[in-house]
Amino acid sequence: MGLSTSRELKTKHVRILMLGLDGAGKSTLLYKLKFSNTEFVTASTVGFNVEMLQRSKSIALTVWDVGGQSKMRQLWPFYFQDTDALMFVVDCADTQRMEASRIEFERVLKHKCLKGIPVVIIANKQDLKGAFSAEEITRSFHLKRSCSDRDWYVQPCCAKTGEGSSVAFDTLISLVKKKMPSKDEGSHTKIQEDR
Ligand SMILES: Nc1nc2c(ncn2[C@@H]2O[C@H](COP(=O)(O)OP(=O)(O)OP(=O)(O)O)[C@@H](O)[C@H]2O)c(=O)[nH]1
Ligand SMILES: [Mg+2]
Repeated sequence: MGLSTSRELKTKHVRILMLGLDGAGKSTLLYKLKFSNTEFVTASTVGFNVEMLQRSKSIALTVWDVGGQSKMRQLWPFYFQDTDALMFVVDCADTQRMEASRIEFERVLKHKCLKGIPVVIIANKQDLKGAFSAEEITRSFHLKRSCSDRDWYVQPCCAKTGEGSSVAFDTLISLVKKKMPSKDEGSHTKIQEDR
């Protein structure tokens, strides 16, 4: 007879909302991460894609990838409720629509359902010539000002090859964990009596 300590894992479900202009690379990013060895040809998303990603034993992500065409953007707020973290994807080579992307980003941040939640900005298409770097996105999106009320991070990425995508999701998880009350962290310790 004696005392032993066992660790019970309880899966924490985290809801991630992925937004960005049409063509930014949201669906490519999601499916590259989910099915790493497969080549995907995406079509512009009408409506949404939703996928579960198990990143660790204790964290299950539900990722909502909502289409970014202008008609779809009006529907984005219908997906905001219960979101734990935002991933905003930017096509860094689309310099003509950089300002449009910034405006949409700031509009989303202002919504009360998304108040204070962590944000990872994906500086996507780093493989393309002339793509804005993560630093240029930070500056042109005025992130220090617009995200001053929350945790944020800019991740350079190439969704086509998957480069940067794992780090992006893992960073988002760590920012979400930071906000969790400790009892909700997904694990707790229990003292058991051996018989
Ligand atoms: N060169 C390059 N092309 C990319 C990258 N990521 C995505 N693309 C391409 O960009 C195009 C649009 O990608 P999608 O993933 O469909 O974009 P989306 O953000 O889901 O667009 P909507 O569904 O319309 O909102 C596709 O042709 C992708 O192959 C990247 O990192 N580099
Ligand atoms: Mg899509």
